[in-house]
Amino acid sequence: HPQTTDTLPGVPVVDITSVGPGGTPIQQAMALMREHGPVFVRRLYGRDTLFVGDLDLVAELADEQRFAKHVGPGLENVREFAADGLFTAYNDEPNWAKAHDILMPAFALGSMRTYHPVMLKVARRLIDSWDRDARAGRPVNVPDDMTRMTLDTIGLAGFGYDFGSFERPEPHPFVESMVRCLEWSMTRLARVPGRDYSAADAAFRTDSAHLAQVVDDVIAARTGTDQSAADDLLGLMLSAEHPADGATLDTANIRNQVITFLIAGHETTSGAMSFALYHLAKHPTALQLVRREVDELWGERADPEPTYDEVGKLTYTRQVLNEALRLWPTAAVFSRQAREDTLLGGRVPLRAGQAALVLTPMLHRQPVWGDNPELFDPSRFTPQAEQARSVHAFKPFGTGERACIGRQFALHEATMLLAMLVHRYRLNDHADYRLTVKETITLKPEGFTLTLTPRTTAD
Ligand code: MNH
Repeated sequence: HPQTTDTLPGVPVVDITSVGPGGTPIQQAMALMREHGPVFVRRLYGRDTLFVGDLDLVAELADEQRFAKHVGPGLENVREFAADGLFTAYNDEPNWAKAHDILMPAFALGSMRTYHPVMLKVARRLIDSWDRDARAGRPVNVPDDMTRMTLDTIGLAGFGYDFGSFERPEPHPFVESMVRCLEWSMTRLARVPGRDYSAADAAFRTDSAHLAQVVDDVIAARTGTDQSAADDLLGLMLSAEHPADGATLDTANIRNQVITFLIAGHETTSGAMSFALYHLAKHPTALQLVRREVDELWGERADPEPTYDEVGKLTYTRQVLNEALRLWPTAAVFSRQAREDTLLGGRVPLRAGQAALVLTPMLHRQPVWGDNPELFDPSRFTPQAEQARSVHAFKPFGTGERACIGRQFALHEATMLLAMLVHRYRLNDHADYRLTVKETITLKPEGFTLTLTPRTTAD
């Protein structure tokens, strides 16, 4: 299925066949874009991919009249285990609009009030775990614990299902299978023609069967109980009727949605939280400003009970998250396809259906971000600064009607937890951590650990 485009006039073609994409294709594409400019074609075994980071071109790609989401080779691979779930559905697949319309109310800003108590409960699990580590002087593995937190949150808030991740020394088996499925989707893009991949494919089928098994447990735990009409995601999927025609989702599609939400609903948020903590550990002034904000709200209370409305007041903490998502948007590419034959930027000819991949980390380093885009600086996200900037300069959640449905969910969960952690602990960069970004389709700071000390007042 990978498509070959005619070489585009005026666009550099970089053939990476001799080296391959390696284990970090996003960072390789970033390096290529630094070298060859913000639009280039990457060629691998004769398969071409057009990468775009330029702000004006991305603004065009965001025009829903001319372009739409493209389910490209990467998402086709994810479709092997998420099928017609929201994230991987084709634009014209009827189940996309149906599920989107049924599930939208569950993601409106007001719905976050419903999830708030569950998010707080899981935040406390993380804090209990970190308290134990702090007392023992044990370093915490930040991305692992953030993944425990976000998986338990989407499980409980979305489906009333408890993964109990903090009671496990190792990640929940669902996570391990999911990570391998994502890795399979990514490395399948780099296959050498003619080589035998049947062992990798067999292992993938075992893992995807395991995901389906967990999902069946999640659904079985609910169906037939008096909770089946609860107003969480699963309740809506099982009982809500489409506003227009009264149709409900079919069983196969519900399965695909549950897999989709369990994956999309935790992996990226976990990475975003981990990068935010990484930056705070490295930037004392930003950390100080978060402390000032949380101390203003919660003062010396040892165990604050953050309310829904207080999370809305954590504006600087939110800026820190945005800035972390600017430098390392954890879902780092999204693909667009031309609706009709068109000229991108008035010069790059694209045929109907032809695709362009937005390389978000490079969009987020374009000149619109000033002359030091690598610098972590949350003041880039004050309301004034945001107002002065094109809305297309920042796209960590994608664009248009296929943009992230869970954005408010992720931001509420992450802002609250980040604030609680900064309020409670000093974050010690005990290992003088040097950032290495691991790619499993999503991005995470690999091997990032901290030691923690309870804060005493005034530090
Ligand atoms: Mn999320 C789509 C990034 C958190 C559920 N998400 C997208 C897209 C990006 C994205 C980018 C668009 C992909 C594309 O155009 O192909 N998502 C994120 C990031 C975070 C995130 C960076 C956290 C930070 N996402 C979440 C959470 C949930 C979620 C939390 C669920 C609770 N995301 C989705 C779903 C879609 C999506 C579902 C597909 C929406 C659609 O196409 O209708």
